Amino acid sequence: MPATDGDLKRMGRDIASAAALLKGSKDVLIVTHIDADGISAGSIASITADRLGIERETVFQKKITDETVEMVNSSERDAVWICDLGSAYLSRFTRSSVVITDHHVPDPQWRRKQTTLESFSDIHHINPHCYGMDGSFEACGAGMTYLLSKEVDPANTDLAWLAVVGAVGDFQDTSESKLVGLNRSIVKDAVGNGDLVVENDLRLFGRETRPVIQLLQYSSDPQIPGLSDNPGACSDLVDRLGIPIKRDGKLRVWNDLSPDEKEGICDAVLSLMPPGESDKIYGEMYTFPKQPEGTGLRDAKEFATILNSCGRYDDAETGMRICYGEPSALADADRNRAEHRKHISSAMAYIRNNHLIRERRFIQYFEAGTEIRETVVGIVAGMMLNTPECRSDLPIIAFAEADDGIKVSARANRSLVDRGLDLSRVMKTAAELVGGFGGGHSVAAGATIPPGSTERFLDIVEDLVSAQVERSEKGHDVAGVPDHRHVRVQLLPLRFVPGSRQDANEPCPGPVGGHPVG
Ligand SMILES: [Mn+2]
Repeated sequence: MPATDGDLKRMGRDIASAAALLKGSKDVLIVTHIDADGISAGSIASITADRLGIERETVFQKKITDETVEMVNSSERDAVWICDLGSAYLSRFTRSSVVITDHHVPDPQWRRKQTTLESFSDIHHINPHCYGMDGSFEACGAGMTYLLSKEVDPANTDLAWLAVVGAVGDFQDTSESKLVGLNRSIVKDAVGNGDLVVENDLRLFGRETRPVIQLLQYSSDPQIPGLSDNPGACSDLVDRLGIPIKRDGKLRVWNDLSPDEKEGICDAVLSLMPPGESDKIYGEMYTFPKQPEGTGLRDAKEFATILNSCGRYDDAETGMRICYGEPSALADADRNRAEHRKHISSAMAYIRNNHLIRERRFIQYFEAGTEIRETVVGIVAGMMLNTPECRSDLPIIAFAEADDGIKVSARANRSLVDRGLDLSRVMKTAAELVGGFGGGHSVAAGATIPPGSTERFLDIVEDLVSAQVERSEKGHDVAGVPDHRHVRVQLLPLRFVPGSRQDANEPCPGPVGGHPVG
């Protein structure tokens, strides 16, 4: 259902009343998500508050927990501004003067609860879903935060480019190979003040920082037939076109190439794409011309990946310092990333040296306990899948201990998904059956389950996986709705933990840098 003029007017009114609340506050608590969209959103909100001259405190959250709800409800600040989070929890915020700028699917309980006057809470809820728009691609958390910021002060259009980082970070540009909907108006603001250049180009990761051969070789979404994972073929192509890969002894990155050189490679790549796939690999790309050349800050995809890696490594603050334009912040983020990589390679060595991979008929798994950080266990699982220690034809399930239970990450190769596997459904169903919650994507999903439920969870996962793959092989229901007769574990309707609504925030991941969360 597309937005009507009426919807846009209502959105304008809601934004205006939220702006009035912020301008009338002497201090504000800002709560935001740790991914690229959340960090961009939190930075826009924080800069907005700073410019208003009101005191602010910015808190990053991986997801909304009971503690988050308590922190919001008991905050003594005049206002609380929640960005890129919160919509799924509307009915739990009981204090007044809460502003939410989010794009996740809203809490269905909320409106119903609002019918009784005593439970009426004063929430300024600004979310594209409320105005006939689709929050999965028409506007992101940073975008909604930006629209409010611009209402607070029209001079804040100089923050529009940060909302573009958020949208690209949440893959809102993938379905049409460009930003659409409300995002379009934000793009226009950013272009208007010279902070953004929009151009049609190959939609590959690393235009500013990856040498040309690597840029082509590592293209994975979508794959370029004959070039992806084939450095020899990539360098042959570049050779054949007479494009020097070095200049002054330095490897040239994509954006070092001349327009003619780029065009030659584009034509070659497009000629290799299967019918219907060219639109995915060629489309709008977003460049920030005021950012330093040769750094990942100049390209929106790379910028978003830097923020995501800050968040994933418990260092969203550094990401925010980057958004604020602090010169030393990027080097700090690089150092974090190096540590991150070190942690991942030592985690893989730990699994290998201790022979932790266990194999069952339909799945393989490992339990990392507290040895591997729960924030990276999914990445480690994905990387293990393609090593000799693992079978590439089975999904891998990884367990790590987290504060709120056991964090589960599941990964599988694309070929299994083509055979009917959907890890998102598997994680969601199996987790709910043991009293946890889960979700994600078909190739990469995650869950949180109660301590002590690992064995039962594995039994259920194995049954669900075998049912999905077998069934599609027999040519039946490929969607993989779990057939309960097939599941040998007795299915009891267990209590659904309160955190389960966080599913709404689960799937903002994906392979920008190549690492889905979960
Ligand atoms: Mn988001």
